[in-house]
Amino acid sequence: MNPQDRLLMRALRRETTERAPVWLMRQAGRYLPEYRAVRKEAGGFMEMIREPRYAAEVTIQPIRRFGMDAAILFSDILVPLEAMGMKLIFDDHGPSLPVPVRDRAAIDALRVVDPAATMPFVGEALKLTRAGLPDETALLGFCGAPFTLASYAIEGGTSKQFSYIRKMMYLDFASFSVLMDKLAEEVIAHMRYQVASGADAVVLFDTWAGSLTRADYQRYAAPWTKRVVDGLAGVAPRVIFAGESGHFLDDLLAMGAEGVALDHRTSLAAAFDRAAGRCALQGNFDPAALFASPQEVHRRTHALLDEVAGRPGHVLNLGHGVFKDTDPESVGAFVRAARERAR
Ligand code: 1CP
Repeated sequence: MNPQDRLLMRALRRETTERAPVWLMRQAGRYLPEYRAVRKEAGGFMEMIREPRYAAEVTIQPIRRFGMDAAILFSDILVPLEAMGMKLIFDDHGPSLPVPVRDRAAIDALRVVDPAATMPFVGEALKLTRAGLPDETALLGFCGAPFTLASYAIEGGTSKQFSYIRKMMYLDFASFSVLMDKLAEEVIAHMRYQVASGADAVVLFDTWAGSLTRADYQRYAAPWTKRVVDGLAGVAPRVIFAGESGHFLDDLLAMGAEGVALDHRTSLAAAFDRAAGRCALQGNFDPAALFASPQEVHRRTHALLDEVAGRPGHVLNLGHGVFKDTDPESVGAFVRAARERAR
């Protein structure tokens, strides 16, 4: 099949398709017993990412079980930070970067690197994944957006308050800009490498951008997201996600990306009206609603599709990632409900 004819690609061009393509953020992961088995065999999370055979296997697992229309490479947004020179640890408490960058010297020490030379396992995993996927399934690459990557680099891990990044933004904007410039450059190189290795489209995750006011988003995050989006123009379709971002949805819609991902707090129908044909929209089933019974998940999925009412350019997905204690049956009910539903 011509990759451009895959259902997801047609939806990202806002063509009228027979049904909405469906995939789930974090569709590979601990809620699947077969993922836990591979993780055990590999001995750890980074071990899975660095070994293309493992990464490809867990990328394909949800497709094999549920038949989503797209697979997203198993990796993590923090992998490029390690390649740039930061120490990165994943344990049961999640990711941490024990030596955060909090001054100009640390920022200057970060290297913008060639992904093919420093992260060859990413390209190899994409190639192996492509070879193992059904022809009609699209393959997605991804990166963290500069602001979200900066929050991890500066805070040293997950944060609730983001105190250190705020201090740098407000008190030392010059250093903050140098860091954001470097991250944007690395993200563009990384996504180009992913596309060259077989990714059909790319997703840019700005998980923590929603912690900013709209004015701060426009000043401290959007210019670099825009730079990444522009840097990938003509390379592959770009989908941008920002967590809890309803208050700056108009800025996301105006970014120039082919797709904008919405969380479940925003009305999809209202967002389609505001998008006015500028881009496709992805979302936005509440991931916590997957804790309902499979029958209820099925009903709510159809209710969401009813709300969209067959508008072209809808990519059905969750509003955020699958929780790790989700019953696989509910994910199955979600995908089946999407697949049986013609426009
Ligand atoms: O086995 C484990 O410990 C698994 C947990 C896990 C998984 C499955 C982490 C740790 N990362 C991943 C893979 C991953 N991460 C993928 C590919 C798999 C897929 O989606 O099917 C992707 C696209 C990501 C992206 C990612 N990592 C984001 C952006 C998307 C989002 O969810 O907002 C973020 C913020 C991360 C950081 C990260 N990595 C892992 C965790 C638990 C976190 C979030 C922790 C935090 O709250 O800071």
